[in-house]
Amino acid sequence: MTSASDSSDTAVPPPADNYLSMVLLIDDQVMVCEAVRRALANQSDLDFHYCTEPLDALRVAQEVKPTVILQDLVMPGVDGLDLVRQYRAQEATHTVPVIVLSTKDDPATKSAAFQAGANDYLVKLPDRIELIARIRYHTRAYLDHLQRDQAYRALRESQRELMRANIELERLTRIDGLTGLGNRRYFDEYIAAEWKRALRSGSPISVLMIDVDNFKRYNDAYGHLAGDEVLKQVAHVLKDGVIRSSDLAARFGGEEFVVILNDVTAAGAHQVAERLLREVHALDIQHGTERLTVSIGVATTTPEADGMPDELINAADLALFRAKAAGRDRIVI
Ligand code: GH3
Ligand code: MG
Ligand code: MG
Ligand code: MG
Repeated sequence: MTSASDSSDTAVPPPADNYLSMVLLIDDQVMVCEAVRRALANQSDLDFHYCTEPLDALRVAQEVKPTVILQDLVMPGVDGLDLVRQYRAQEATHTVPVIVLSTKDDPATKSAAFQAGANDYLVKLPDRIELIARIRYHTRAYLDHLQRDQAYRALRESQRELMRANIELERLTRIDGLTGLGNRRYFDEYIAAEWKRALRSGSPISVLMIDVDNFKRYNDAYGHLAGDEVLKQVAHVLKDGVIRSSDLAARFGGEEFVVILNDVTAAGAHQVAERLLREVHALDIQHGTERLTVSIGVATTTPEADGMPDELINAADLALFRAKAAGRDRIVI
């Protein structure tokens, strides 16, 4: 190191950018290591470690967390270029800059070093001022890269968060806030999709329209908040009562709910309606001198090409109207 030994106690002023270099030298010769140590001494921005056992290089590199690795090529039992390739293959040293430091000065060896993943090449022993300059340059490039990498990851994470929030918002536009059931919008989308599916498969669809009986009177007698609680309880019965994942319970509006049953015949739909009617009874909600009840209108159809889901909904609505007219607390098909 020509200018190294004579000027090693003089600090070369670091650039004003406050990058700290952690230098790790892997070289089997202690003499070389000590010479480089002297060359880098007194630099407030350089921290120096060396390792003369190439078999320990990867482990030491993981511990030291260098910002620059100085790598010898010719070492007993280990090819320096193999080590360079291994730094590149390992997570901890994947992008750490490697300066090859070798006595070899031929273009083929230099070319092979870059091909193996080295970032720079210096012939031993290099000029001290140049070595320091290159170490600083590579440290700055590496730390800038890490910062960009981190900024990039933070950006990606915030994008993912935004996407999650959007998905949640999108989900909430289909949920009824009071009962947690699907809302009218969700119901409309759902029945349109199921209608098409049933059209292809030729299977029947049943719709149950469920309306709380004399609910205006309930609100008047017990208050609107108590009325809200009733709607939640009825919604709970419907949610629990609709077991198959292809079926849907939704709030149609006000105190009116709707259930879609896929691939269920009129007889099957009637059974489900009876069970729901019983379970609302079982809630045992006092309404004046009686229990709170619901009325249910049921309609079933096998979709045809020229039909519309609206006709099925209207049929269920008409059945519900008949159930009300016939005295409430009952099912009409
Ligand atoms: P019927 O047996 O014929 O269905 O009589 P009803 O009183 O239940 O029917 P009507 O349509 O006259 O009244 C429905 C009532 O439902 C009136 C309305 O204030 C109440 N309602 C609608 N939505 C809500 C709600 O979100 N919370 C509460 N507490 N009440 C509601
Ligand atoms: Mg050597
Ligand atoms: Mg009602
Ligand atoms: Mg109503």
